[in-house]
Amino acid sequence: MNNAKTISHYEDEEQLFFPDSSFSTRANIQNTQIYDSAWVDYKNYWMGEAQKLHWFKPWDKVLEWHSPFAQWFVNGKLNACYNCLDRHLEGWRRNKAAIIFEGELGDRQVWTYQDLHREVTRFANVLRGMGVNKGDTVTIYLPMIPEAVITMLACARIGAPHSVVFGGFSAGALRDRISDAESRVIITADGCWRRGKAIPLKSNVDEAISQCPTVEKVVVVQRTRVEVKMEPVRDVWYHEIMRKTPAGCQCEIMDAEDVLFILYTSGTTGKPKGIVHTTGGYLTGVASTHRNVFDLKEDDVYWCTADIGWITGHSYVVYGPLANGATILIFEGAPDYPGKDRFWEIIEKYRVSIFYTAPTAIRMFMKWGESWPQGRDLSSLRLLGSVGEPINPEAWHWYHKNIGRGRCPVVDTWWQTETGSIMVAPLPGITPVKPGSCTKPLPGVFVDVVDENGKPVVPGGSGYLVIKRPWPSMLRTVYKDPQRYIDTYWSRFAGMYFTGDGAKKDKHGYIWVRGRVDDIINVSGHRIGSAEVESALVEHPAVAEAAVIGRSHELKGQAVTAFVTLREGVIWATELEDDLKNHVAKRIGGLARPEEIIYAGELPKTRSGKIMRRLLRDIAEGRVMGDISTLADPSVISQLLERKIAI
Ligand code: 6R9
Repeated sequence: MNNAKTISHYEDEEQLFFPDSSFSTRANIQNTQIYDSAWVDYKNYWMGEAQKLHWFKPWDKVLEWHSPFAQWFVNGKLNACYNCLDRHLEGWRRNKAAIIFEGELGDRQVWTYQDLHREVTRFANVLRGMGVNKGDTVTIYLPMIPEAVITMLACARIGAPHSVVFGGFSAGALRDRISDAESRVIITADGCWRRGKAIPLKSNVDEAISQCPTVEKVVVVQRTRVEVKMEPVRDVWYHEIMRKTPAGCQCEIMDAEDVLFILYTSGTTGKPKGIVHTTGGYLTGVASTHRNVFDLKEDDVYWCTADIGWITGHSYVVYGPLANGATILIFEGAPDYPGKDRFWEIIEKYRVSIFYTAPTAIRMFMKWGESWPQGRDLSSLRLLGSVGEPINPEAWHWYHKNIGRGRCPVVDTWWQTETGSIMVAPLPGITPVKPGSCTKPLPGVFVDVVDENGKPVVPGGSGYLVIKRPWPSMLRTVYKDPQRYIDTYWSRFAGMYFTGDGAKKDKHGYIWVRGRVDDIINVSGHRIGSAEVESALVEHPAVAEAAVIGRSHELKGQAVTAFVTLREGVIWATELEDDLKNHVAKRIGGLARPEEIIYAGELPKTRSGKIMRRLLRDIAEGRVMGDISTLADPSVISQLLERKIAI
């Protein structure tokens, strides 16, 4: 089973790449003192960043901190949609392209800021017409099409928090998220295009909401024209209702601390957490970091390949770039359809200048070979970004050489759904980079690496990644569960936010993130909770007990490996393995489908009954095992090893 190679890391702490002078002399940030001044007075730094937004009423106080509960820009009033659209309409930017959309089949749409404003206000009126009020959560389950941005901004306009659910999640995962958010309105599409095929989406909604009594309306965007069942009264076509609704809609005056959105993310228990972000601090964080880390210029064409269903899509496809008046590119399809140079074709065609993607994609491009990008004109590119997981130095070098052609700075950006915006990354005009390290915390951000007792590690030491002071775009709580917010993030180390990541700090203070130290698996840059997959597995009638771990995987970073014990009388067979994999994919989504399922007579447990996941990871990765003296029954291991070899 385990013939995938571990990603090899050769870290070179000495290898520094300095920004090219042709870049640094034109960079938005050229003065290295920004780090020091933000260190001395971080509230003042963030105040300056917030002032670049449009506020209906200024704040009374920058920060109110009752650890771990923060309020930023207290009593300030603003609207995120106004900041992303209306304020760009006054000058020439109104006719600037806000969205360039490239569909899977090669269809293209260009939306100017004015166009976008018109459609967003129209859809805001649709929502109001459905009785959606300020504070009502709307669930959005859409593919990567302009309507995803339009409906998100329409929600923001009327103060209705959105909960965007990734289109790759299954009906079951969608149902859990709709129920938790108690949404009355769902926005979806008939289907989406993937490698030339129409994939149905609306049918997942039908299945999900058969168990969601709160849902009253489903708005359906027509994208593929696959056949859908429309329930009279409840279901309406987007294009039909838009045709009947006028544009122009006053935006709601929002408090800085009013909720902008909820985004569910995997936790260490089976139940996904609704991460809550508010308006003023979040928008300040994403607009500021988008401008500074990507060195945004007025004429850039900016492409972030993340799906709107993840935090990267929220912060760096929608809110950050649009708040800054950028031209964003949105692509619906897959990187290898119709050819393995689809991304490079798009960059060539639209003269993309900033490109932001994930290491898992870069490793895939590496595997396909450099001839694909070589055949395309990538001379428009001037900056590259990476996000989602540690970038291994080989991938960094490949990206730098074959996509950036050695000219473009590469910004490796560390952050999380919870942090809302980038926390650790270079400022490309002034920060020398080391391939594989996300470098230093951004100005105004207090990230550190600490030991077991919360003491900073010495240079060269490894430990836990924490954040020591509040920051504007921090999550405010876990939706409907403040205790979980406290327990998950603020209890491990007194007075510090615990990220769940392990990291090393080198002698220059540079941070090298190692990955999760909790039970979260990072598959292709996406978070899957071990517990979520385990609970899906034990729902299956054949399974008695399950333990799920992430093992190192050459392309995906990590892959899901499940160990199961079976109920009395059930016999292990290949068909059962397939059945279990399908069951997980159906219950959660294709991303969570285990790479392999290993049948165990028994799971290795400590004497206190805890499953030893670390040991299972060692087994799955073919490592010599460490200490098994705490095991209740060491013979379990030899049985498992035999099984693994047999597979
Ligand atoms: C933005 C995003 C967060 C987790 C995070 C960490 C990993 C993200 C990284 C990185 C190393 C980077 N991660 N960026 N690890 N270097 N540049 O991905 O949010 O989906 O919440 O995942 O991803 O483990 O804790 P999210």
